[in-house]
Amino acid sequence: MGAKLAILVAAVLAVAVAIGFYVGFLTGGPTPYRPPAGSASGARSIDLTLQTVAAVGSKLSPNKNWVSYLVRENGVWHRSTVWTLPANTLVHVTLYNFDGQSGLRNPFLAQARGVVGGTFAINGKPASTIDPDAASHTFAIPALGVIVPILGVTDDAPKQCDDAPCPMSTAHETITFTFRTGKKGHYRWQCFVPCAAGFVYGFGGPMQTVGYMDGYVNVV
Ligand SMILES: [Cu+2]
Repeated sequence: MGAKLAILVAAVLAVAVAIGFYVGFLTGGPTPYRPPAGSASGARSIDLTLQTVAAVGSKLSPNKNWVSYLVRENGVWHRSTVWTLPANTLVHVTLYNFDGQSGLRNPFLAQARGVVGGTFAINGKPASTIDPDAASHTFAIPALGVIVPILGVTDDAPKQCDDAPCPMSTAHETITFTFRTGKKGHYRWQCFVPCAAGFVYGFGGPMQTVGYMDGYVNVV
């Protein structure tokens, strides 16, 4: 009886440890990113600089072929998708997209929402929507009503990026927009384009693992 109980306890502990490792795997990744404050005048705004790449590369992840967001911190690109942002602040986002066009299944998501002024810019030109088939990714914080479609690089563009972080000399689209953080909270953000090449319906792997195509915004 004592031996059976010991085996049962050992089995329960083994399962608990396995679950712990699995949760660690799902939520793991680099330390949260805290963007630098914006102007020194005290204006409540900050800059958040991102890039999206077709394959993150072995320098940044063991899953080198996974599609990913990267964030720039002190001039260095990191793979981190958990960001700490101040409350009630305008966040000026610059996103350099080096990835191709995957296409949105739901064209509704090709319309920008929740951004200041109702528009974003593609290479400096104002826009409010894109061709859903030309979407590479989206940047969305559903709880804040924010969504911006990210235009993909065309297949025939010269100088495609082949190693992340991608240098600015390689083909990219520059997407800029501003959103307001609002009150304190813990919000999920994610991409809605089925961009995970090689996974069922494009929604596995990097689309459901924090640290690639989704993460969290801690508004403090
Ligand atoms: Cu994506």
